[in-house]
Amino acid sequence: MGTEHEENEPTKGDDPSQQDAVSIADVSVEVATVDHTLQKLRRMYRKTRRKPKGLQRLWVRLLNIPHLAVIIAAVVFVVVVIMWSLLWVFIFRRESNSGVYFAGMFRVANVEFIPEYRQAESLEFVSMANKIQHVVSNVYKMSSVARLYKQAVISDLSNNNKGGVLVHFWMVFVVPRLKSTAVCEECVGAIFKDSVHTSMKNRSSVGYLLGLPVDIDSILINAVQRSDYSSNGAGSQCVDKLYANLPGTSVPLNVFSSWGVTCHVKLTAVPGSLIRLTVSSFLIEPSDCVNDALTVYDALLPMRGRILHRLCEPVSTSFSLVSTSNVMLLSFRMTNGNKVFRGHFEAIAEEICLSQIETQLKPDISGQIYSPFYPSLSPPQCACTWKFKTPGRNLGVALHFQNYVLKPKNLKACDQGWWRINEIIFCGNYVGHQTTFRISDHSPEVEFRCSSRNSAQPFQASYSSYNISQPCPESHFLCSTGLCVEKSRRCDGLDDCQDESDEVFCSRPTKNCGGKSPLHPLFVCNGESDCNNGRDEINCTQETTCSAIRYQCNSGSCILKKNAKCDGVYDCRDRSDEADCVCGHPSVVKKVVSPKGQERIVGGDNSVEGEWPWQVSLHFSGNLYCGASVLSSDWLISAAHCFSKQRLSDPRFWSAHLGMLTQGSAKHVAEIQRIVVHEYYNAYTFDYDIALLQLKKPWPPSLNPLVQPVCLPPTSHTVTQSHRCWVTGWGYRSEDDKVLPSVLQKAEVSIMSQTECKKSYGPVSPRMLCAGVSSGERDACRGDSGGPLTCQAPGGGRWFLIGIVSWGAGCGRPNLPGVYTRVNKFTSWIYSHIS
Ligand code: 4AZ
Repeated sequence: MGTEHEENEPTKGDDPSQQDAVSIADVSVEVATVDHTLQKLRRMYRKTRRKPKGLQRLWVRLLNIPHLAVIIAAVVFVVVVIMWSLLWVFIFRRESNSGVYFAGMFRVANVEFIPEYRQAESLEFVSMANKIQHVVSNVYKMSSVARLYKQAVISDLSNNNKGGVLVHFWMVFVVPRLKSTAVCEECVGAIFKDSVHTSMKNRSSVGYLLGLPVDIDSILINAVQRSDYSSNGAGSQCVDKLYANLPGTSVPLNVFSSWGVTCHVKLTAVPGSLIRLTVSSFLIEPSDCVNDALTVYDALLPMRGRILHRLCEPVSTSFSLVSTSNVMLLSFRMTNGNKVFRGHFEAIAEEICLSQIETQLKPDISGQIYSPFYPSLSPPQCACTWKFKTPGRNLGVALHFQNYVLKPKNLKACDQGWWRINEIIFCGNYVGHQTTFRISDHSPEVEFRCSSRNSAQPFQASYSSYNISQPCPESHFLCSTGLCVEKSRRCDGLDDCQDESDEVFCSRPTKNCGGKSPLHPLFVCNGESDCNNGRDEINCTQETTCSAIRYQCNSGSCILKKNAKCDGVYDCRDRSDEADCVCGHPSVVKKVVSPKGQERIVGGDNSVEGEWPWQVSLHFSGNLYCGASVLSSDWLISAAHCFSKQRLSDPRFWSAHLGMLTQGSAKHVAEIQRIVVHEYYNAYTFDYDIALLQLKKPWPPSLNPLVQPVCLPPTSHTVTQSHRCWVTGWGYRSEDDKVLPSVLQKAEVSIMSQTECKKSYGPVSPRMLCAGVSSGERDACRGDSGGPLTCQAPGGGRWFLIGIVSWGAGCGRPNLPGVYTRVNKFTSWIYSHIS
């Protein structure tokens, strides 16, 4: 660590007899009965020595052979019994007790903070800490867990924005393993709160414990690991304390480490202020929090309920976050190698976020509103109120968000922002697209409150007036996302509204090849001759305005041709459409025709070697769990739901089998360095079901062509009737199959329209696509998840990753197709991570 070191020595236990003998870190050692056993042995020995007379005679008799055998057997027996007893005493009894550790905090009201409390060695600190320890011990020694309670240690006394002194403390219980639930986190917290509660007077939140005024609302007790205590508590070599004593002045905070350490930096700011921590850079190895991590706490001890932010990836662009009070703890875990943290912190004033806003008459953007402390991440608690006024009673207020949506609150709690707009409650949610929220009132009051458990992404919204009776201009259509899109964009096969509300109730587009009116955009430059006169495929490479339907060259200019990427023709002036095209081109493979009756899963067939060189078998703890596809020499792509639970998100349990046809015969097995799950993945709806996996080491180029990346479709990519699409994987061959196939299976499926997909499943998000056959006989199944749905352009072009196996109702059921993640919705998200 490169920060200044100032050791923080907590006070010893409150029981004087224990003060020197027991440190919390040692309590799981149980030695009580060893002396007892030895005394017994000594007594036995003395008894045998008290019979000297018959001893010689006895000795002679013993030398008699049959007796000797009996005696030897008896001695062996006794030795075994003694050994067993000792084993029991030293190992089993010792193991059956363990220390259960807690970190806690509460506010002592009506006590004045004095600067000496910052020094754990000062008489003032020791005296106050002893008093508080005594109170805490008294609470637990009078409780149902008195026999298990061991000790409390006061670690910090700090000044507090609400007045009084904020106390942070450790607590330990020694619990027989079988009874470990007796000191659950809730129970330990409830015991303390109950004691305060029973001593509360009037309607205040302060109760008196042996005369100590404790604020019940400030009590928080969290279970912690023994290692948290040993690295942060008594005797730790790596705890620093830094102070921001003046508001606004920035205190540098730089940490360097070249060997594995766990270090803690405690930040305290002047009372009445908050702390803003700025992370300028953090150079660590990305490992999904397994090796290197920085955890920022909204407290001075590592309390789970007070995590503000976790950083497990290297940071090169600066960002900041804000605490909810004047303390903060930075916990660094850094493995061997040069690790560097650069940043600073400062004391900032609590934001009074209340403003009156007058919008303009014109429907143009009038201004912006921001989340509190923007552009810093929002703290878990904050509030803002905006009082709008428009120039006329017929004008409402429109809020335009970049990546945030407001929805009426349902039974679930809001965890990404709580909003009250004219007394109606809404929940905010981060999404991957723009939305507009309209308030049909000329003077609405909009209240926002932070409601996430940890620091949350900031938001920004622009506001404008709008005509309540006609929200969109005449030539525009109102989407359910609140956006206004040109009427000509309705039913153009493109999700302009971001929720496809412009693409419902659409009749099949007519080709209109002969007429003068413009062709339906679906047919324009899609690479297929839809009109005999060729009208749909002319001037496709001329530069035009950009939209999601048009291919964008690296220069930024756009062309009409939708599938320009890697089609073997230079379409962009800068030729960028044919750059990075070592993908989606399997080596020539022998065509193997399956004998009749040998068709595999859900209409699948055995693949042949090298047919799907991007196919990956992902193994969790050694067993096939999901599929994936190769994107580059060190990145794979898969489904988020494969990694959504605790252990599944740990890259150490995963391995990627590349260049494999038959299970067990991979050309290369790669370890995973980190897993990036899409930040908007929703485990209930499977929306944004996409994840990226970075390999520890790139696969060797010599594996090409048996291992090869698949091509990533540009956003404009369209799949037409003449594309051929296949789903591949080692998943089950039918819904109730018990055995997985060993040979990679493939099944040809058709991409269905979103309208057809919704007929089967009701609402499906624009980030999903359905594929299958109406009979259901060809489909993906369990075990195929995360694997590829690839399509090849007509004429033997390259293969593009169009979908990722995501979900479906059963497998192979009629009219219930497989649902896939629509990959071209994520092209820029993917590039933002892998390039
Ligand atoms: C699954 O559980 C799964 N028939 C994958 C695909 C489908 C159904 C289930 C589609 O991984």
